[in-house]
Parts: sequence; structure tokens; C-alpha cells
Amino acid sequence: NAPFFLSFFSFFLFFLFYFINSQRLTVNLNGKWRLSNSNGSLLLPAQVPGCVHSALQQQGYITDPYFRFNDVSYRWIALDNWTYTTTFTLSADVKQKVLLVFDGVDTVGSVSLNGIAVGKTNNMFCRHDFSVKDLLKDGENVLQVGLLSPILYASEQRKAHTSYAVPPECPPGVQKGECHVNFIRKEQSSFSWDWGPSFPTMGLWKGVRLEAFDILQLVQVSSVPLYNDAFSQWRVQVELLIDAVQTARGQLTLSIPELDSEQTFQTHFNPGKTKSNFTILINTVQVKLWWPNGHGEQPYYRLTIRGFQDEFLIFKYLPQVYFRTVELIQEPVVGSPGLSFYFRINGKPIFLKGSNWIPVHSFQDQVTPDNLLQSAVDANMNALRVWGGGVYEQDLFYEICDELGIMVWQDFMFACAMYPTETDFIQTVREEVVQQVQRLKSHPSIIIWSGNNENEAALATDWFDIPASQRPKYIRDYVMLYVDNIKKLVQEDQSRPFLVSSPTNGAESEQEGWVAENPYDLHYGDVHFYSYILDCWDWRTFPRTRFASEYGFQSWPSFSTLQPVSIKEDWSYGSNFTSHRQHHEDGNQQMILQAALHFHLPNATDPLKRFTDTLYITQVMQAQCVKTQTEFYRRSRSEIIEGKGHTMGALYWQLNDIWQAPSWSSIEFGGKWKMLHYFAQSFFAAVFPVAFEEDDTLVIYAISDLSRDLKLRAVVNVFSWTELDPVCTLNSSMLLVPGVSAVAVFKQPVASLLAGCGNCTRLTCLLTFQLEDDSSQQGPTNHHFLCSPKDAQGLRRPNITFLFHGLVVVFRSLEQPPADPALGGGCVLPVLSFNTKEEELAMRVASGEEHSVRQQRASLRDSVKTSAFEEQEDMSESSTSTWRCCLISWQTSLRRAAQTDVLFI
Ligand code: BMA
Repeated sequence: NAPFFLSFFSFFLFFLFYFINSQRLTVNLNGKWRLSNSNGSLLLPAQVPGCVHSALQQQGYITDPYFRFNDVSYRWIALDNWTYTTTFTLSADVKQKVLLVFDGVDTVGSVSLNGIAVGKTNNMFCRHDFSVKDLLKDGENVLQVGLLSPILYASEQRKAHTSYAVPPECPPGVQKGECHVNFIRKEQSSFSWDWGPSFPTMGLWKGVRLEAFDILQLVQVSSVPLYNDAFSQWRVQVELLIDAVQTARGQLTLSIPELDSEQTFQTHFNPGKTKSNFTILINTVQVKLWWPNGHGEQPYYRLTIRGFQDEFLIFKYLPQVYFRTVELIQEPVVGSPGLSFYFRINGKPIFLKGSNWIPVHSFQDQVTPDNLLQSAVDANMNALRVWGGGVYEQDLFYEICDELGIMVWQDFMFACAMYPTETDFIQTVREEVVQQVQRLKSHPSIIIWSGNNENEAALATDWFDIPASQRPKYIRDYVMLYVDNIKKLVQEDQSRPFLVSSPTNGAESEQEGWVAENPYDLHYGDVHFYSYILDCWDWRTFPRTRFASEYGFQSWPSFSTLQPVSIKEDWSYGSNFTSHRQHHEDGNQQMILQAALHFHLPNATDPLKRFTDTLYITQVMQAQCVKTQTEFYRRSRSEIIEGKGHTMGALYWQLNDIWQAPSWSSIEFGGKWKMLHYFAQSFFAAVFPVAFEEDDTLVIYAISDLSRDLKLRAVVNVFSWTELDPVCTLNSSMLLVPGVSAVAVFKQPVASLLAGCGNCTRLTCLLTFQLEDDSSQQGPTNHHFLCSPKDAQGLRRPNITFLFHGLVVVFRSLEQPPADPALGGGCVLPVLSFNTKEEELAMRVASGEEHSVRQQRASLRDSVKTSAFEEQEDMSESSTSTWRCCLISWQTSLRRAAQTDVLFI
């Protein structure tokens, strides 16, 4: 049950080559292979694409690797060597040339055909092809891929590297991982990470096939639109990677009929694999542009590429072409030292709202279609960073991002480490970079390439205790890998910028020789910032960066996600299981300390209830913390304060999970939204009010990502903790909120605000607020607490009940009867966001009869997306305050629901 999208065959759909005269023959070698370990004691069928762990599980040799402590129990798998074998029939004289193609081998492999060595692999991120015509036999052919233990290989590579250390040697003990992952070109987090298990996979993780042809074949096609400012003209650069059997003359026609553009080229194809570039000029200025989510549509055009030889059509390809420009603006900022750092898409500055993407599953073959990217868009995100410790995602990922308008910050796969620079290593990295850029550069969604994750920072701030005398050597290696090699190769892609690292000072880092003294400088580039100890409700603790590309807080997934991988004895916060799944030093304690700053900690006597309450409270804490920090970044977009500001990006860490464990994610493994994701839906809204206190004065900002100016007023409702109806309501005057800006619209000392509002004090009342124009509310309602909920006076047990009714769920508090009879008096939540299974369940129980949450809890556990609703039917008195939090967000949902076409009771 892994989230997201994969279907490996879609990779091939990208190569929609149409050949006439059946010039090319493809033999699919995917499907059932045989798999054996090194001493032959295990011999089993194995699916390709796939990996050893998946095969062992599918054949019942192991149980779910994610169950309890199995990550450690199954360590033996990656310490062994394994061999994949298959047979096929293909006659040798079938065509002039026959290639054996592996779209991805994980990782260190030797390939043999009919007992003869064909070639070797050592980079999971490369496609490999081997010419095998001379090795084919009539009748049955035997194909074998031997895979070395990645752990032993990495360790051998490390041992062979005697001249100097390439740190880190091993991950922190708390991660229970393997060492020297930086010596192998493989998903770096597969040896463990601070949110993920160690499963160093081995396998044929992408497709395998034979490709046979007589004249030539297209290996890869890319089309990149570029805009020429001087001539106000678009052109599309088309690059063909062609594998030809012999020299051949040909003709190529490129056309985009919809744009009235066509061009023909005489060309010739040299033997072997060659790249050819062609440019088609666009004859019209009326080109529809691709826009990020929230800023416009994502239209595309069909480009027709036709290759002819002697008048015969030999290939035809119809890629989609999206037109857009990207600039990364780093220029002086008035009133601030340093440089700006923001993206301009089609000439328009865009604030990036989103998160960071990690691998969706330890076993990539188990990634299945799901809705993670849709969930990102549903939460009003417009950007994701594909983080450098994972994998370059499959084509379908980027195709969906193109369609949804998600901007992708694409790291190269290097993270939190130094890397070797021996010729072999550099060589394989070069091949990886060339292939990935060629594969991905047609996607408009990718707006930036970035060389690595945190390696500039690791060097600059000396994570690995490198002696000062040796520093220059490490800096030289760093520059050699990311600047002299990767950057140089990537620069041929003129359609997006390149950054060497994240975080970085960008242009300033370059000035300082690519490793800045302080890559976290708030006046330059992007910043990663984490602080778990300081009070996250205090916005003063957050750095006012130009661009926040990582920040976040951990939480636990809900009980329904943990239950299938645990047993009863695991269900307490102090259990071995609970600490085993926590890979971040002191993480469990940090969450509790942070939650305790504002909430009563669960104290139920029933151990299970106490556990589920604790999971829940970590989600409330996380949601509130990330909300406060994100709101701070969004309101900092238009101002410079003490030389800092003009923040133009907020990508929290992290969107998704790789397994069922505590992490910084807003979506649990399996796709269920944590409370944070619901909060994100609000705090990333295009028009949004943000409140904060400065010297006991309440300030409300209106934030607008819309291009047009708005006239808005802030409406503040002051509630007593005891009632659901406001005690009083305050309105600001109508103010101009210019397009794409954040401006203050309300200011009042808290004391005077409360003095005019019944008997309200900081302890007895709280605020909600929204923006309105002349006719209606604009954007979601937000809330602001005047004290910690644990100190709030007047809260009562809410006794929540709910009622399924068609496509909505109505939550009611029996203690506090409805204020608004029109809505049936309760908080209404659309069931629209449920997945099919859940919808089914909702429909099944939609009997119209009211159930207490307690009665329904069991069936609901697996059905409702957020743990906020599933675990907490009977909160202990001490944590009732968090209910209020929920009620407020339900009210927000209710209003949102009212704006959509949800059916009401
Ligand atoms: C950053 C990321 C990840 C890590 C996260 C949380 O350093 O780049 O490496 O998982 O913080 O610690």
C-alpha cells in the first residue's frame, strides 16, 4: 500500500516512437525471472522490475520488511550477493543491431549472456545498453545479472580509498544504518536516514528489454523552448539522441501546426550513438504559457518530429511542448545588504509555496498510483523540492507536475556528505548527469537544478571535523565534482538556472570560491533552519530568510498507520518500538517538550489511550509550529526589517514518508493527511490573513498571491473558550492590498481590544479572523491564541459526535448545541477528500442515524484521513484544549466546504 503513481511501463510511453516498415523490434524482458543468493540456498521467482526484498516478501521468505524491527532482522539480505536469471528466444540474425537495455540496475552488477560477460554496472541512476548481437543464439538464450552486496561494495570502495577519508564514515547510531553510502551511486537514504530505515536494495528496478533495428533508432528526444528577449521570439531546441547502424543521410521535419511553424533539415546520422540539435523558430508571438499552480493554466502544444530516409518515414514522435521562462533573480535589494533570491516565471515574481519530496517507498517497485501530488496541489502548494538523498523520480512524476503546475526544484542525488573524486567516480557521475538532464529537461515543471543537499554547508560549518590543514583539499574536491563537472554539463540546458547546493548563498557563494563562509547567511540565497527546543509559537525565533527551502518539526503518524506494523506491547511512547522507529536523536523527547509548552500532555490511565493521545498531540504541535513559521515567511515577502526579508519561498520539510515512523512529513506513509497538511491547505491559500503579536499589539497582515489589487478589511471575531458564538467582532477599514504582496491591515494593542469585548481576558478568549471585500470573505479563516491552550479558562469536554450524510460528515458538540441551524448545527467536513475505499465506507455507514464517535471508532480508524478525527473521541480533561483547535479548523473547513459544491444535509 505505497503511495503515488508508478507504473513502469509509463516510462516507455515517454518514448512514443512510431516506426513504419517494422524497422525496430522490441522484446520485453520484464516479468518473471529467477533469483538466487550466493550459495544457492535460496532460489525463487522474482518480478522484474523489482528488487530482492520484494521478491523474498512476495514468495513468503520474509514478512513485511516494515513490520516492527524487521529492518534490522533483514539486514542479511543486503549483505549477500544475488543473481537474477531469465531466458528468452531471439534469433541472432533478426536485425543488424541488437541492444540489451536496462533502464536501471540497482546497483553493482555484472551482466552475462549465454555465459559470456557483457558488461558491468555501478550506478543506479544510469540507463545501460549493451550491444549483444554477436552473443545471441538461435533458440534459448540465458541472461544473468549478478549483483554484489551494496554494503560490502561500499566498504571495499572505502578501503581502497587510502589517501584520505571521505566523511561521514557511518550514519549516527540512532539510524541503525549502513556505512559509506557516499562511495556508491545509489539512493543515499537507502542506507538509512533520520526519517527512514536501512534497506539497501538490490535489483533490476526499472525495465529490461532487447531493442533490435536495421538502420537507426531514436534513443531519447528532448524539446526545450527558449525565449529570445531581443527578438521577442520563441524557439524550440530539439535534441535527438540517435543510435545508427551505419552512416545514413536523412531529413528531419519539425512542426507545431498550432503555432504555424514548420522547418525541415537535411541531416546525416553517424554510426553509433550521436546527439543532434535542431532549432525551430516559432512564427507567432501569441504563445500560450505554462504557469505554476495558482497563477494560470498549464497549456501545451504538440510538436511533430518526423525523420525520413529516401522519402520514407523512419520515425515520428509527438512530444508535448510547454512554453515558459524561468529566472533566478539575485540582485541588490534596496535597504538590505546582500542579494535577492527569487524565481521569476514568465517575467512574474512567484512566491514558492510547498514542501520537500523524499522517496515514496524503500522498494521503488512497490510504489503504486496514489495521490501525493494531488494532495500537494489540494494544499495550495505550487512547488516541491526533489531532495538530493533520494532518487531522480520517474517520468510520470514530472509529467504530473507539468500538468498540475507544480514547480520542481531538482537536486542532483548527493546529500549530507563528502564524495570521492577518483576518475571512475567522476566518470559515472558525468554519465548520470548527462542522462538525467537529457531525460528531464523537456519538463517545464523543473525550474532549477541544484547540485547537492547541504554539502556546501557541511564543509563550511565543518560537520565532519576536517582538520584545517586538509580543508583546501576537500574544497578542491567539492568544486571539482559540483562545479567543474556537474555544473559544466548542466549548463548546456539554458532553460533553467543551476545552483551548486542547497542551502547556499548563490552568487555570493560563487564569489567566495563556491563554499561560502556562512551558507546560511540570511542576506543571500536559500536557508535550511531547524530548531526544536525554542518555542515555535514565537515568530521571533525564526530567521527572516530570502528563501526558506527547509524547516520543520516532527510528529508521529496516526495509530491506524502504525497498528499494522506493530503489536500491543509496542503501543506506548516509551516502548522499544517507539524508540526504534525514531531515527532522529532525541526526537521523541523534543516533540513532547515542544508540545508541553502549550498543551497539557496526555495523562489517561488507559495505556493505549495515552499512547494514541500522545501521537495526536505531536500532530497538533507540528501543525501549529509549521503554521507559525510558514506564516512568518509569507508575511515577510514585501518588507525589509533590519536589513532582512523579501522572503520568496517557503518549502517545509517534508511532504511524504517512506515508512510508518515519526518524521517531519505532513502526509503519512499510505497517503493519510496529518493535521499539518490540513493546516497547509489554509496557510498556503492564495489570499490569507496572518496574525502575530509585536510588543503586545495584535497585527494582522493580508497576504495575496493574486496579480490584481484587492480591497480588503480584516474581520476579527473574539470568542470565549466557553462558547462557539463570538463575544464581539471588530472590523478594520477597507484597505488596498496590492497584487502579490503582504501588507498590514489591522493593528491594535491586545489590552484595548479585550477591554472592549465583554469580560474577555487573554485566558478566557481567543481570536479568529478573516479578510473580506465588499461582498464576501476572501481566503480562509485563521485563528490566534491569546494564551497557551493549556492555560485557557472555560474549556469543557466537547463530547463530539458525528454523522455521515452522503458526501459530508457533520461533527457536533453535544455540550454546545448548534449556532447555525441552517448547517444542521455542527462542523461540516466534506468526504470529498477521502479515497475510494474510504468513500465506500462513508457511504456504507451513511444511514442518517447519529453515531457516537466511540461506537464508530473502529470502523473509522482506517477510513478518515486525519488522525485529528480518529483517535480523539474521548480526550482527557487535560487535553480538551486541543479540541478547540480542531473545532476551529473544522469551522474553517465548513466555510471552505460552503464555497465548493459540497452537498449539504
Ligand atoms: C535536512 C534534510 C534532510 C533531513 C532533514 C531533517 O538536513 O536535508 O537531510 O532529513 O533536514 O533532519
